[in-house]
Amino acid sequence: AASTAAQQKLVGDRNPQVNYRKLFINNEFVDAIAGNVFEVLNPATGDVIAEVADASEKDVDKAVKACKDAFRLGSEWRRMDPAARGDLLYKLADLFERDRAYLAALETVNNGKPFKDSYNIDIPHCIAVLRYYAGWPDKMNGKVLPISGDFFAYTRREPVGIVGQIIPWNFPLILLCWKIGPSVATGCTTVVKLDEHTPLTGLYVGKLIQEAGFPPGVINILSGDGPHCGASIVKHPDVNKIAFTGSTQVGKIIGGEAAKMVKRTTLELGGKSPNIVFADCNLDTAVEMSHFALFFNQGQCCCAGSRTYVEEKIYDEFVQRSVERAKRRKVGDPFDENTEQGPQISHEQMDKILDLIESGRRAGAKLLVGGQREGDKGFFVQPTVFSDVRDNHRIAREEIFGPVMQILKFKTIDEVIERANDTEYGLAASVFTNDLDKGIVVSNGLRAGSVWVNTYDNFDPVAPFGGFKQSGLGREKSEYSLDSYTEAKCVTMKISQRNS
Ligand code: TXE
Repeated sequence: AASTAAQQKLVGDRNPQVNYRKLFINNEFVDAIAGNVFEVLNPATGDVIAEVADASEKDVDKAVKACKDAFRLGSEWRRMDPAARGDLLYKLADLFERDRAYLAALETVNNGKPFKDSYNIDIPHCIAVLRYYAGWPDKMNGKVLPISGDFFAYTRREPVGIVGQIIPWNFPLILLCWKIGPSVATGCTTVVKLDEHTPLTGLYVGKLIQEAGFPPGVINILSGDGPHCGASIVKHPDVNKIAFTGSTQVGKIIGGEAAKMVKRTTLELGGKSPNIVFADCNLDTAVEMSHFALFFNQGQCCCAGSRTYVEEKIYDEFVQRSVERAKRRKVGDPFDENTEQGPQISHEQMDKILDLIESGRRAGAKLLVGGQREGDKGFFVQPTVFSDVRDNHRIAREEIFGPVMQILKFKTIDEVIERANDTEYGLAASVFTNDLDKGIVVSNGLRAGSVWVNTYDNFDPVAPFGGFKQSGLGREKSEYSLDSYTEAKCVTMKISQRNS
Protein backbone atom coordinates (compact mmCIF):
# COMPACT_ATOMS: atom_id res chain seq x y z
CA ALA A 1 0.00 0.00 0.00
CA ALA A 2 2.84 2.37 0.83
CA SER A 3 4.44 1.93 -2.57
CA THR A 4 1.08 2.45 -4.30
CA ALA A 5 0.67 5.68 -2.39
CA ALA A 6 4.16 6.78 -3.42
CA GLN A 7 3.40 6.05 -7.05
CA GLN A 8 0.06 7.84 -6.91
CA LYS A 9 1.79 11.01 -5.79
CA LEU A 10 3.47 11.35 -9.16
CA VAL A 11 0.26 11.22 -11.18
CA GLY A 12 -0.53 14.84 -11.80
CA ASP A 13 -3.92 16.18 -12.83
CA ARG A 14 -3.60 17.20 -16.49
CA ASN A 15 -6.69 19.35 -16.32
CA PRO A 16 -6.41 21.29 -13.07
CA GLN A 17 -9.24 23.78 -12.69
CA VAL A 18 -8.33 27.39 -13.29
CA ASN A 19 -10.47 29.32 -10.85
CA TYR A 20 -8.48 32.53 -10.46
CA ARG A 21 -8.08 34.66 -13.59
CA LYS A 22 -8.45 38.14 -12.20
CA LEU A 23 -6.08 40.63 -10.61
CA PHE A 24 -5.49 40.25 -6.89
CA ILE A 25 -5.66 43.74 -5.36
CA ASN A 26 -6.45 44.56 -1.74
CA ASN A 27 -7.27 40.90 -1.03
CA GLU A 28 -9.95 40.83 -3.74
CA PHE A 29 -10.03 39.39 -7.22
CA VAL A 30 -10.97 42.13 -9.67
CA ASP A 31 -11.18 42.58 -13.43
CA ALA A 32 -8.72 44.87 -15.15
CA ILE A 33 -10.22 48.40 -15.22
CA ALA A 34 -10.16 48.47 -19.02
CA GLY A 35 -11.69 44.99 -19.09
CA ASN A 36 -8.89 43.51 -21.18
CA VAL A 37 -7.78 39.89 -21.00
CA PHE A 38 -5.02 37.84 -22.63
CA GLU A 39 -4.69 34.18 -23.50
CA VAL A 40 -2.49 31.76 -21.63
CA LEU A 41 -1.16 28.68 -23.44
CA ASN A 42 -0.15 25.18 -22.52
CA PRO A 43 3.33 24.99 -24.12
CA ALA A 44 3.13 21.20 -24.46
CA THR A 45 0.19 21.49 -26.87
CA GLY A 46 0.00 25.13 -27.90
CA ASP A 47 -3.68 25.11 -26.75
CA VAL A 48 -5.24 28.01 -24.87
CA ILE A 49 -5.80 27.10 -21.20
CA ALA A 50 -7.40 30.28 -19.96
CA GLU A 51 -7.91 33.99 -20.47
CA VAL A 52 -6.69 36.16 -17.62
CA ALA A 53 -7.04 39.83 -16.75
CA ASP A 54 -4.55 42.10 -18.48
CA ALA A 55 -3.39 44.80 -16.07
CA SER A 56 -2.47 48.23 -17.38
CA GLU A 57 -1.27 51.48 -15.85
CA LYS A 58 -4.58 52.19 -14.08
CA ASP A 59 -4.56 48.79 -12.41
CA VAL A 60 -0.97 49.39 -11.31
CA ASP A 61 -2.12 52.70 -9.75
CA LYS A 62 -4.85 50.85 -7.90
CA ALA A 63 -2.47 48.17 -6.63
CA VAL A 64 0.13 50.74 -5.54
CA LYS A 65 -2.62 52.67 -3.73
CA ALA A 66 -3.50 49.44 -1.88
CA CYS A 67 0.18 49.02 -0.96
CA LYS A 68 0.30 52.60 0.26
CA ASP A 69 -2.80 52.24 2.43
CA ALA A 70 -1.48 49.01 3.93
CA PHE A 71 1.82 50.74 4.70
CA ARG A 72 0.25 53.82 6.38
CA LEU A 73 1.57 54.61 9.87
CA GLY A 74 -0.69 52.98 12.40
CA SER A 75 -2.07 50.45 9.91
CA GLU A 76 -2.72 46.85 10.89
CA TRP A 77 0.41 45.83 8.97
CA ARG A 78 2.69 48.46 10.50
CA ARG A 79 1.40 47.69 14.00
CA MET A 80 1.67 43.93 13.64
CA ASP A 81 4.21 42.17 15.86
CA PRO A 82 7.21 40.98 13.86
CA ALA A 83 6.66 37.39 14.96
CA ALA A 84 3.09 37.60 13.68
CA ARG A 85 4.41 38.52 10.22
CA GLY A 86 6.47 35.36 10.43
CA ASP A 87 3.36 33.38 11.36
CA LEU A 88 1.65 34.55 8.18
CA LEU A 89 4.53 33.19 6.12
CA TYR A 90 4.42 29.89 8.03
CA LYS A 91 0.69 29.71 7.30
CA LEU A 92 1.26 30.43 3.63
CA ALA A 93 3.90 27.68 3.52
CA ASP A 94 1.43 25.26 5.11
CA LEU A 95 -1.13 26.12 2.43
CA PHE A 96 1.46 25.45 -0.29
CA GLU A 97 2.02 22.09 1.38
CA ARG A 98 -1.69 21.34 1.51
CA ASP A 99 -2.14 22.24 -2.19
CA ARG A 100 1.18 20.84 -3.38
CA ALA A 101 -0.30 18.46 -5.97
CA TYR A 102 -2.65 21.10 -7.36
CA LEU A 103 0.00 23.82 -7.53
CA ALA A 104 2.44 21.41 -9.18
CA ALA A 105 -0.14 20.37 -11.77
CA LEU A 106 -1.07 23.96 -12.57
CA GLU A 107 2.60 24.94 -12.82
CA THR A 108 3.24 22.08 -15.24
CA VAL A 109 0.20 22.80 -17.42
CA ASN A 110 1.20 26.44 -17.73
CA ASN A 111 5.00 26.21 -17.83
CA GLY A 112 5.59 22.77 -19.37
CA LYS A 113 8.13 21.55 -16.80
CA PRO A 114 7.80 17.85 -15.91
CA PHE A 115 5.21 17.27 -13.21
CA LYS A 116 7.68 15.27 -11.19
CA ASP A 117 9.96 18.33 -11.07
CA SER A 118 7.14 20.73 -10.15
CA TYR A 119 6.06 18.33 -7.43
CA ASN A 120 9.48 17.28 -6.10
CA ILE A 121 11.55 20.40 -6.70
CA ASP A 122 9.56 23.60 -7.28
CA ILE A 123 6.83 23.34 -4.65
CA PRO A 124 9.06 21.94 -1.84
CA HIS A 125 11.57 24.70 -2.57
CA CYS A 126 8.84 27.34 -2.33
CA ILE A 127 7.81 25.94 1.04
CA ALA A 128 11.41 25.93 2.28
CA VAL A 129 11.91 29.54 1.16
CA LEU A 130 8.70 30.78 2.81
CA ARG A 131 9.63 29.02 6.07
CA TYR A 132 13.16 30.38 5.91
CA TYR A 133 11.84 33.95 5.68
CA ALA A 134 9.17 33.25 8.30
CA GLY A 135 11.96 32.97 10.86
CA TRP A 136 13.45 36.40 10.14
CA PRO A 137 11.05 39.19 11.23
CA ASP A 138 11.84 38.94 14.95
CA LYS A 139 15.56 38.63 14.32
CA MET A 140 16.13 41.87 12.41
CA ASN A 141 18.02 43.56 15.20
CA GLY A 142 19.27 47.10 15.17
CA LYS A 143 22.34 48.21 17.15
CA VAL A 144 23.13 50.60 19.95
CA LEU A 145 26.10 52.66 18.76
CA PRO A 146 29.08 53.73 20.93
CA ILE A 147 28.84 57.29 19.69
CA SER A 148 31.14 60.08 21.05
CA GLY A 149 29.79 62.85 23.29
CA ASP A 150 26.64 63.07 25.37
CA PHE A 151 24.41 61.23 22.97
CA PHE A 152 22.50 58.00 22.75
CA ALA A 153 22.30 56.45 19.28
CA TYR A 154 20.69 53.37 17.82
CA THR A 155 19.84 51.94 14.43
CA ARG A 156 16.57 50.44 13.27
CA ARG A 157 16.13 48.29 10.18
CA GLU A 158 12.98 49.70 8.68
CA PRO A 159 11.08 48.36 5.68
CA VAL A 160 12.07 50.06 2.43
CA GLY A 161 8.35 50.62 1.80
CA ILE A 162 6.43 49.77 -1.36
CA VAL A 163 8.16 47.20 -3.51
CA GLY A 164 7.48 46.40 -7.17
CA GLN A 165 8.46 42.86 -8.13
CA ILE A 166 8.61 41.62 -11.71
CA ILE A 167 9.15 37.95 -12.34
CA PRO A 168 9.74 35.75 -15.41
CA TRP A 169 8.28 32.45 -16.61
CA ASN A 170 11.01 29.86 -15.96
CA PHE A 171 10.26 29.34 -12.24
CA PRO A 172 6.95 31.15 -11.76
CA LEU A 173 6.24 30.01 -8.20
CA ILE A 174 9.81 29.77 -6.94
CA LEU A 175 10.66 33.29 -8.05
CA LEU A 176 7.40 34.59 -6.60
CA CYS A 177 8.42 33.12 -3.22
CA TRP A 178 11.99 34.43 -3.50
CA LYS A 179 10.43 37.89 -3.85
CA ILE A 180 7.47 37.97 -1.46
CA GLY A 181 9.44 36.17 1.28
CA PRO A 182 11.86 39.01 2.10
CA SER A 183 9.22 41.63 1.41
CA VAL A 184 6.86 40.23 4.05
CA ALA A 185 9.69 39.40 6.46
CA THR A 186 10.88 43.00 6.50
CA GLY A 187 7.40 44.53 6.66
CA CYS A 188 7.20 45.98 3.16
CA THR A 189 4.11 46.00 0.96
CA THR A 190 4.28 44.61 -2.53
CA VAL A 191 2.87 44.72 -6.01
CA VAL A 192 3.98 41.69 -8.02
CA LYS A 193 3.76 41.37 -11.78
CA LEU A 194 3.59 37.79 -12.99
CA ASP A 195 4.97 36.84 -16.36
CA GLU A 196 2.46 37.01 -19.20
CA HIS A 197 3.24 33.39 -20.17
CA THR A 198 2.76 31.90 -16.72
CA PRO A 199 0.30 33.80 -14.52
CA LEU A 200 -1.90 30.91 -13.36
CA THR A 201 -0.13 29.66 -10.24
CA GLY A 202 0.69 33.18 -9.05
CA LEU A 203 -2.98 34.23 -9.24
CA TYR A 204 -3.91 31.13 -7.25
CA VAL A 205 -1.37 32.20 -4.62
CA GLY A 206 -3.54 35.32 -4.22
CA LYS A 207 -6.25 33.05 -2.90
CA LEU A 208 -3.78 31.43 -0.48
CA ILE A 209 -2.68 34.87 0.74
CA GLN A 210 -6.31 35.73 1.44
CA GLU A 211 -6.77 32.43 3.25
CA ALA A 212 -3.60 32.82 5.31
CA GLY A 213 -5.03 36.05 6.70
CA PHE A 214 -2.68 38.72 5.33
CA PRO A 215 -4.14 42.21 5.78
CA PRO A 216 -5.51 43.69 2.52
CA GLY A 217 -2.95 45.42 0.32
CA VAL A 218 0.17 43.79 1.76
CA ILE A 219 0.66 41.62 -1.33
CA ASN A 220 -1.04 42.49 -4.61
CA ILE A 221 -0.61 40.28 -7.66
CA LEU A 222 -1.08 41.40 -11.23
CA SER A 223 -1.05 39.57 -14.53
CA GLY A 224 0.07 41.78 -17.37
CA ASP A 225 2.74 42.43 -19.96
CA GLY A 226 6.15 44.04 -19.62
CA PRO A 227 5.99 47.26 -21.63
CA HIS A 228 2.69 48.49 -20.08
CA CYS A 229 2.11 46.82 -16.75
CA GLY A 230 5.75 46.12 -15.79
CA ALA A 231 6.99 49.50 -16.97
CA SER A 232 4.23 51.35 -15.05
CA ILE A 233 5.32 49.66 -11.83
CA VAL A 234 8.93 50.65 -12.45
CA LYS A 235 7.98 54.29 -13.18
CA HIS A 236 5.41 54.69 -10.42
CA PRO A 237 6.56 57.50 -8.11
CA ASP A 238 5.24 55.78 -4.96
CA VAL A 239 7.19 52.56 -5.52
CA ASN A 240 10.40 52.63 -3.47
CA LYS A 241 12.17 49.55 -4.69
CA ILE A 242 12.13 47.29 -7.75
CA ALA A 243 13.12 43.63 -7.70
CA PHE A 244 13.37 42.15 -11.19
CA THR A 245 14.29 38.78 -12.62
CA GLY A 246 14.52 38.48 -16.39
CA SER A 247 16.68 39.27 -19.38
CA THR A 248 19.77 41.45 -19.14
CA GLN A 249 18.32 43.60 -21.90
CA VAL A 250 15.16 44.46 -19.95
CA GLY A 251 17.13 44.62 -16.69
CA LYS A 252 19.21 47.47 -18.11
CA ILE A 253 16.07 49.40 -19.09
CA ILE A 254 14.53 48.86 -15.65
CA GLY A 255 17.76 49.75 -13.84
CA GLY A 256 17.99 52.98 -15.87
CA GLU A 257 14.38 54.01 -15.22
CA ALA A 258 14.63 53.21 -11.51
CA ALA A 259 17.86 55.19 -11.21
CA LYS A 260 16.08 58.33 -12.46
CA MET A 261 14.07 58.31 -9.23
CA VAL A 262 16.87 56.83 -7.12
CA LYS A 263 14.81 53.72 -6.49
CA ARG A 264 16.50 50.80 -4.87
CA THR A 265 16.92 47.99 -7.36
CA THR A 266 17.82 44.35 -7.31
CA LEU A 267 18.30 42.69 -10.68
CA GLU A 268 18.66 39.00 -11.38
CA LEU A 269 19.61 38.74 -15.04
CA GLY A 270 21.15 36.46 -17.64
CA GLY A 271 24.20 34.25 -17.54
CA LYS A 272 26.61 32.14 -19.53
CA SER A 273 27.96 30.11 -16.68
CA PRO A 274 31.18 28.13 -17.05
CA ASN A 275 31.33 24.55 -15.80
CA ILE A 276 34.96 23.41 -15.52
CA VAL A 277 35.73 19.70 -15.56
CA PHE A 278 39.25 18.63 -14.60
CA ALA A 279 40.74 15.27 -15.58
CA ASP A 280 41.04 14.28 -11.91
CA CYS A 281 37.27 14.46 -11.33
CA ASN A 282 34.93 11.58 -10.73
CA LEU A 283 33.87 11.25 -14.37
CA ASP A 284 30.49 9.61 -13.74
CA THR A 285 29.48 12.44 -11.41
CA ALA A 286 30.89 15.11 -13.70
CA VAL A 287 29.06 13.82 -16.78
CA GLU A 288 25.74 13.48 -14.97
CA MET A 289 25.98 16.82 -13.15
CA SER A 290 27.13 18.67 -16.27
CA HIS A 291 24.12 17.22 -18.09
CA PHE A 292 21.85 18.34 -15.25
CA ALA A 293 23.58 21.75 -15.06
CA LEU A 294 22.61 22.49 -18.63
CA PHE A 295 19.42 20.53 -19.35
CA PHE A 296 17.50 21.02 -16.10
CA ASN A 297 14.23 22.92 -16.63
CA GLN A 298 14.52 22.54 -20.42
CA GLY A 299 17.73 24.56 -20.25
CA GLN A 300 15.70 27.57 -19.08
CA CYS A 301 17.83 28.50 -16.08
CA CYS A 302 19.62 31.82 -15.71
CA CYS A 303 22.46 29.89 -14.06
CA ALA A 304 22.58 27.03 -16.60
CA GLY A 305 26.09 25.61 -16.99
CA SER A 306 26.18 26.57 -20.63
CA ARG A 307 29.92 26.56 -21.29
CA THR A 308 31.30 23.17 -20.35
CA TYR A 309 35.13 23.41 -20.26
CA VAL A 310 36.72 19.97 -20.21
CA GLU A 311 40.42 19.21 -19.70
CA GLU A 312 42.13 17.94 -22.83
CA LYS A 313 43.06 14.53 -21.37
CA ILE A 314 39.46 13.46 -20.82
CA TYR A 315 37.81 15.58 -23.50
CA ASP A 316 36.97 12.85 -26.01
CA GLU A 317 35.60 10.50 -23.42
CA PHE A 318 33.59 13.25 -21.73
CA VAL A 319 32.09 14.31 -25.06
CA GLN A 320 31.17 10.75 -25.96
CA ARG A 321 29.53 10.08 -22.60
CA SER A 322 27.68 13.41 -22.64
CA VAL A 323 26.28 12.62 -26.07
CA GLU A 324 25.12 9.19 -24.87
CA ARG A 325 23.45 10.81 -21.87
CA ALA A 326 21.71 13.41 -24.03
CA LYS A 327 20.46 10.65 -26.36
CA ARG A 328 18.88 8.91 -23.37
CA ARG A 329 17.14 12.08 -22.19
CA LYS A 330 13.37 11.53 -22.31
CA VAL A 331 11.54 14.37 -24.00
CA GLY A 332 7.76 14.57 -24.14
CA ASP A 333 4.53 14.73 -22.18
CA PRO A 334 5.35 16.55 -18.94
CA PHE A 335 2.75 14.47 -17.07
CA ASP A 336 4.46 11.18 -17.96
CA GLU A 337 6.55 10.27 -14.95
CA ASN A 338 9.48 9.12 -17.10
CA THR A 339 9.73 12.48 -18.85
CA GLU A 340 12.85 14.46 -18.08
CA GLN A 341 12.27 17.32 -20.50
CA GLY A 342 9.09 19.13 -21.44
CA PRO A 343 8.50 21.90 -23.99
CA GLN A 344 10.15 25.32 -24.10
CA ILE A 345 7.92 28.10 -22.86
CA SER A 346 6.88 29.57 -26.23
CA HIS A 347 7.17 29.42 -29.98
CA GLU A 348 9.34 32.51 -29.80
CA GLN A 349 11.80 30.94 -27.35
CA MET A 350 11.89 27.75 -29.44
CA ASP A 351 12.72 29.79 -32.55
CA LYS A 352 15.44 31.69 -30.71
CA ILE A 353 17.02 28.41 -29.62
CA LEU A 354 16.82 26.85 -33.10
CA ASP A 355 18.38 29.98 -34.56
CA LEU A 356 21.30 29.78 -32.13
CA ILE A 357 21.76 26.09 -32.94
CA GLU A 358 21.94 27.03 -36.62
CA SER A 359 24.54 29.69 -35.85
CA GLY A 360 26.65 27.10 -34.00
CA ARG A 361 26.48 24.75 -36.95
CA ARG A 362 27.42 27.48 -39.41
CA ALA A 363 30.31 28.65 -37.23
CA GLY A 364 31.85 25.19 -37.39
CA ALA A 365 31.01 23.68 -34.01
CA LYS A 366 30.32 19.94 -34.24
CA LEU A 367 26.66 19.03 -33.74
CA LEU A 368 26.69 15.54 -32.24
CA VAL A 369 23.08 14.99 -31.27
CA GLY A 370 19.75 16.79 -31.60
CA GLY A 371 19.58 20.17 -33.28
CA GLN A 372 15.91 20.15 -34.29
CA ARG A 373 12.44 20.82 -33.08
CA GLU A 374 10.90 17.66 -31.63
CA GLY A 375 7.50 16.85 -33.18
CA ASP A 376 5.16 19.50 -34.55
CA LYS A 377 2.88 20.06 -31.59
CA GLY A 378 3.94 22.18 -28.64
CA PHE A 379 7.35 23.84 -28.39
CA PHE A 380 9.76 20.93 -27.90
CA VAL A 381 13.46 21.06 -28.81
CA GLN A 382 15.70 18.00 -28.99
CA PRO A 383 18.48 17.66 -26.43
CA THR A 384 21.44 19.03 -28.36
CA VAL A 385 25.18 18.72 -27.81
CA PHE A 386 27.95 20.61 -29.61
CA SER A 387 31.63 19.78 -29.28
CA ASP A 388 34.59 21.69 -30.73
CA VAL A 389 33.00 24.95 -29.62
CA ARG A 390 35.20 28.05 -29.67
CA ASP A 391 35.04 30.91 -27.20
CA ASN A 392 34.02 33.36 -29.91
CA HIS A 393 31.09 31.34 -31.25
CA ARG A 394 27.70 32.92 -30.56
CA ILE A 395 26.64 29.71 -28.80
CA ALA A 396 29.54 30.21 -26.37
CA ARG A 397 28.76 33.89 -25.75
CA GLU A 398 24.98 34.37 -25.80
CA GLU A 399 22.42 32.98 -23.42
CA ILE A 400 20.57 30.25 -25.33
CA PHE A 401 18.07 29.38 -22.60
CA GLY A 402 17.39 25.98 -24.12
CA PRO A 403 18.58 22.35 -24.14
CA VAL A 404 21.82 23.04 -26.00
CA MET A 405 25.16 22.01 -24.50
CA GLN A 406 28.50 23.53 -25.58
CA ILE A 407 31.65 21.53 -24.80
CA LEU A 408 34.99 23.34 -25.04
CA LYS A 409 38.52 22.02 -24.50
CA PHE A 410 41.20 23.43 -22.16
CA LYS A 411 44.73 22.57 -21.06
CA THR A 412 45.77 24.56 -17.98
CA ILE A 413 44.21 26.07 -14.86
CA ASP A 414 45.27 29.64 -15.62
CA GLU A 415 43.98 29.38 -19.16
CA VAL A 416 40.58 28.03 -18.12
CA ILE A 417 40.06 30.63 -15.39
CA GLU A 418 40.81 33.39 -17.85
CA ARG A 419 38.50 31.98 -20.51
CA ALA A 420 35.74 31.25 -17.99
CA ASN A 421 35.85 34.89 -16.84
CA ASP A 422 35.94 36.32 -20.35
CA THR A 423 32.24 37.12 -20.46
CA GLU A 424 29.97 40.05 -19.64
CA TYR A 425 28.08 37.74 -17.28
CA GLY A 426 28.95 36.41 -13.82
CA LEU A 427 26.02 34.55 -12.36
CA ALA A 428 27.24 31.04 -11.57
CA ALA A 429 30.11 28.64 -12.21
CA SER A 430 31.19 25.17 -11.22
CA VAL A 431 34.29 23.06 -10.87
CA PHE A 432 34.61 19.28 -10.97
CA THR A 433 37.83 17.97 -9.41
CA ASN A 434 39.01 15.73 -6.59
CA ASP A 435 41.96 18.01 -5.90
CA LEU A 436 41.03 20.20 -2.93
CA ASP A 437 43.54 22.90 -3.76
CA LYS A 438 42.33 23.15 -7.35
CA GLY A 439 38.73 23.32 -6.17
CA ILE A 440 39.43 26.27 -3.89
CA VAL A 441 41.89 28.16 -6.11
CA VAL A 442 39.65 27.96 -9.16
CA SER A 443 36.45 28.82 -7.20
CA ASN A 444 38.11 31.89 -5.74
CA GLY A 445 39.38 32.93 -9.18
CA LEU A 446 35.98 32.78 -10.86
CA ARG A 447 34.04 36.04 -11.16
CA ALA A 448 30.58 34.68 -10.35
CA GLY A 449 28.04 34.97 -7.56
CA SER A 450 27.58 31.22 -7.00
CA VAL A 451 30.29 28.64 -7.47
CA TRP A 452 29.46 24.97 -7.04
CA VAL A 453 32.20 22.38 -6.55
CA ASN A 454 31.40 18.78 -7.51
CA THR A 455 27.71 19.67 -7.56
CA TYR A 456 25.36 22.04 -9.39
CA ASP A 457 22.22 24.09 -8.76
CA ASN A 458 22.26 23.84 -5.00
CA PHE A 459 19.53 26.31 -4.06
CA ASP A 460 19.27 26.19 -0.33
CA PRO A 461 17.33 29.23 0.97
CA VAL A 462 20.21 29.93 3.37
CA ALA A 463 22.61 30.57 0.45
CA PRO A 464 22.68 33.90 -1.41
CA PHE A 465 22.08 34.00 -5.16
CA GLY A 466 22.92 36.79 -7.57
CA GLY A 467 25.32 37.98 -10.18
CA PHE A 468 28.65 39.68 -10.70
CA LYS A 469 28.94 42.04 -13.69
CA GLN A 470 25.96 42.19 -16.09
CA SER A 471 24.27 39.22 -14.43
CA GLY A 472 22.73 41.52 -11.92
CA LEU A 473 22.73 43.65 -8.84
CA GLY A 474 22.20 42.51 -5.26
CA ARG A 475 21.42 39.10 -3.82
CA GLU A 476 18.29 37.05 -3.28
CA LYS A 477 17.63 34.40 -0.60
CA SER A 478 19.73 34.26 2.55
CA GLU A 479 20.29 37.08 5.04
CA TYR A 480 22.02 39.09 2.29
CA SER A 481 18.64 39.59 0.60
CA LEU A 482 17.25 41.44 3.62
CA ASP A 483 19.55 44.43 3.16
CA SER A 484 17.88 45.43 -0.07
CA TYR A 485 14.42 45.37 1.56
CA THR A 486 15.40 47.54 4.51
CA GLU A 487 16.68 51.03 5.19
CA ALA A 488 19.07 51.54 8.08
CA LYS A 489 17.79 54.42 10.16
CA CYS A 490 20.03 55.95 12.82
CA VAL A 491 18.36 57.79 15.71
CA THR A 492 20.69 60.04 17.74
CA MET A 493 19.45 61.57 20.96
CA LYS A 494 21.04 64.29 23.12
CA ILE A 495 21.29 63.18 26.73
CA SER A 496 22.63 65.01 29.79
CA GLN A 497 25.51 62.67 30.48
CA ARG A 498 26.93 59.60 28.82
CA ASN A 499 28.89 57.19 30.94
CA SER A 500 30.87 54.16 29.87
O1 TXE B 1 12.41 38.08 -20.94
P1 TXE B 1 11.97 39.50 -20.38
P2 TXE B 1 11.75 37.18 -22.11
C1 TXE B 1 16.32 35.57 -20.71
C2 TXE B 1 16.47 34.37 -21.62
C3 TXE B 1 15.35 34.53 -22.57
C4 TXE B 1 15.33 36.03 -22.74
C5 TXE B 1 14.04 36.63 -23.22
O2 TXE B 1 17.69 34.44 -22.31
O3 TXE B 1 15.58 33.86 -23.78
O4 TXE B 1 15.59 36.52 -21.45
O5 TXE B 1 12.94 36.20 -22.43
C6 TXE B 1 8.86 41.76 -17.93
N1 TXE B 1 9.44 46.88 -18.05
N2 TXE B 1 15.60 35.28 -19.49
O6 TXE B 1 11.47 38.01 -23.30
O7 TXE B 1 11.37 40.31 -21.48
C7 TXE B 1 8.13 40.64 -18.60
O8 TXE B 1 6.74 40.93 -18.70
C8 TXE B 1 9.12 46.06 -17.02
C9 TXE B 1 16.41 35.03 -18.34
O9 TXE B 1 10.61 36.40 -21.56
O10 TXE B 1 13.13 40.04 -19.65
C10 TXE B 1 8.43 39.49 -17.66
O11 TXE B 1 7.58 39.55 -16.53
N3 TXE B 1 9.00 44.74 -17.14
C11 TXE B 1 15.60 35.11 -17.08
C12 TXE B 1 9.87 39.77 -17.23
O12 TXE B 1 10.07 41.14 -17.50
C13 TXE B 1 9.23 44.19 -18.35
C14 TXE B 1 14.25 34.52 -17.12
C15 TXE B 1 10.93 38.95 -17.98
O13 TXE B 1 10.77 39.15 -19.37
C16 TXE B 1 9.59 44.97 -19.45
C17 TXE B 1 13.54 34.87 -18.34
C18 TXE B 1 9.69 46.39 -19.27
N4 TXE B 1 10.03 47.22 -20.26
C19 TXE B 1 14.24 35.21 -19.48
N5 TXE B 1 9.76 44.16 -20.52
C20 TXE B 1 16.37 34.71 -15.85
N6 TXE B 1 17.24 35.60 -15.37
O14 TXE B 1 16.17 33.65 -15.27
C21 TXE B 1 9.52 42.90 -20.10
N7 TXE B 1 9.20 42.90 -18.77
